[in-house]
Amino acid sequence: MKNLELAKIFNEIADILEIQDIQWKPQAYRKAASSIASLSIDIEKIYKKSGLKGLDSIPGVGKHLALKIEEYLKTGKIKAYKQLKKKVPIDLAELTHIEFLGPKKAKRLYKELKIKNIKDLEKAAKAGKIAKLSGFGEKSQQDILEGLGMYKLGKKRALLNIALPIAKEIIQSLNKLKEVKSAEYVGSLRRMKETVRDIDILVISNKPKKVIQTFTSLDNVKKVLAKGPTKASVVLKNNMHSDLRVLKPEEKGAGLLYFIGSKEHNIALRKIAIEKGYKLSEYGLFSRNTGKRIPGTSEKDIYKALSLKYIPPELRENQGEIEAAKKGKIPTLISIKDIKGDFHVHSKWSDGSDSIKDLATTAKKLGYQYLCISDHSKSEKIANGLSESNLLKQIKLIKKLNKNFRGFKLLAGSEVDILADGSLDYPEKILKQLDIVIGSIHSRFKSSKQEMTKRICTALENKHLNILGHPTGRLINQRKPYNLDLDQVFKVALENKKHLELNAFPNRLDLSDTNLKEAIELGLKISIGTDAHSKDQMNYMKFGVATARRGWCQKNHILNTFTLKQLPKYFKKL
Ligand code: DGT
Ligand code: CA
Ligand code: ZN
Repeated sequence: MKNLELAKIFNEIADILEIQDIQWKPQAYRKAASSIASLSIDIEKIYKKSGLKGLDSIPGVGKHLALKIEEYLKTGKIKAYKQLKKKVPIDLAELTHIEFLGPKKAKRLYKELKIKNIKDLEKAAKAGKIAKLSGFGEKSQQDILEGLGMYKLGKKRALLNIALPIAKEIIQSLNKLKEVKSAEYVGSLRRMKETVRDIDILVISNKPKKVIQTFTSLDNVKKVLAKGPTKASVVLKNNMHSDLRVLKPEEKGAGLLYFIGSKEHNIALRKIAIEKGYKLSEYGLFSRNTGKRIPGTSEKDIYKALSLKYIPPELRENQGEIEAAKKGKIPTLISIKDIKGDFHVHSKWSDGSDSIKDLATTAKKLGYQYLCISDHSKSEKIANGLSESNLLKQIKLIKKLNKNFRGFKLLAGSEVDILADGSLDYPEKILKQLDIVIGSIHSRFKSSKQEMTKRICTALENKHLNILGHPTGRLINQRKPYNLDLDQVFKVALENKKHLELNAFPNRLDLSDTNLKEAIELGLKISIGTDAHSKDQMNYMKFGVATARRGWCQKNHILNTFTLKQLPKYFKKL
């Protein structure tokens, strides 16, 4: 489907036209882009069926733009776009990845300092040129330098939702080979760390040559970096690296342990092995006296031989899991099967793309008992936050839809802005009518620690708030957490019987694994919310669950594992 590609190109054309101070045309391109992006049918199909006329009938697309679409569908190119890019060679998409740098600012930097890309930007910022521009100043320059640092990190480490589907595709291709006994992704991805440097794959096979050959010639491989008898390393089309290792069947358990890592966990295991008179390597567990392999080839067997309880990959960070395993005290971690609902989704009413009905259908398909609709509140103008009267209408609709469900309930919620003074973005008479109120910070991220802590704690003391949304506000690889006394926030949340969100959106994962561990140790309860803006994104739940597992969470720590009947204990208005 070429819809999104086309929308992207039209938006870029609009950007370039704007830089040239051309009037009206940019808006036309943007309007067309947004309507093409929201089409539910393939634009190619429209064209095949009804030609230019069909394209013309798409809202916002006139004759002129229909011709451009036709050109793209026929040739894969748009000449006018190419010419524009040549004339104004700014990489706006790349530049606006930098936090604090919107398209407007990027365009001014191009006009006044000829900044075309990240490299130019860094040079100018380091030379102090940005600070001197009117409307920028020392602070903006500092923000840009900070954003550049985060951006570089992101180039090195990919988010889970990018890496995981690629890894699954690779192992699927390898598992098809008859020579392969098993293919699994290992490394930080298997531990479901929030970001991963590369995709590590371990294959068990007696015919490594064939496996290496297949791996290095996969469709997704852009470049082969190394190719040996049992190892290979490649660059994938999205520039991520992937390493493959092939081991023999009897080496499987030790191989998995070694390559799943973490390195720190492995080092600790090897120490225990030595104390017990063994030697542990990626090839197996051996007696140091005789050099003989200790029987048993699974990971469980090896943990058992070391007198440890089995440790799930998500805990293998040498953060207390080995001590716990020695005492037989590895918790039974929450699993995706335990999840009975989602507390945070956006519908078409604010900035989501699906109707409440469609979201409910998806929730039921996922086997959920409840789904909390939590659109943005009125001050969130850019996210199309709901006015008071619209929210009341939405609550009415939810009540009506609920009449038709059996064993499933929509909860009327809202992701309400926590305003600068800590108050909530709707008056009491509105808040009272909601089943669940999530309070979130969406403005003034750069306040002092004291101010931000006070603002959040004030909100936690508000009797209408139930859940603190994305509590630290970090965006992975993009924005640091707010300046915040998290211990104080946890304390006030506990005193006021409030819950904390684990936002499962893959660039948030907020609270983080380590924050979660602290929170549950204090006795706080966690609500996992996908923050989905479309029904597909409701599948981000798996990243939330993985992060909860990394935070040592059990079923009883997570509110979404409770049945609809059990929820009123934690949400008084239900
Ligand atoms: P990453 O790639 O930075 O996201 O993190 P990992 O954990 O995937 O690290 P990576 O790719 O360097 O190595 C994959 C696994 O291989 C790692 O988790 C443990 C194992 N490993 C790699 N190097 C060493 C090492 O020097 N010693 C030990 N014991 N294990 C290692
Ligand atoms: Ca890795
Ligand atoms: Zn939010």
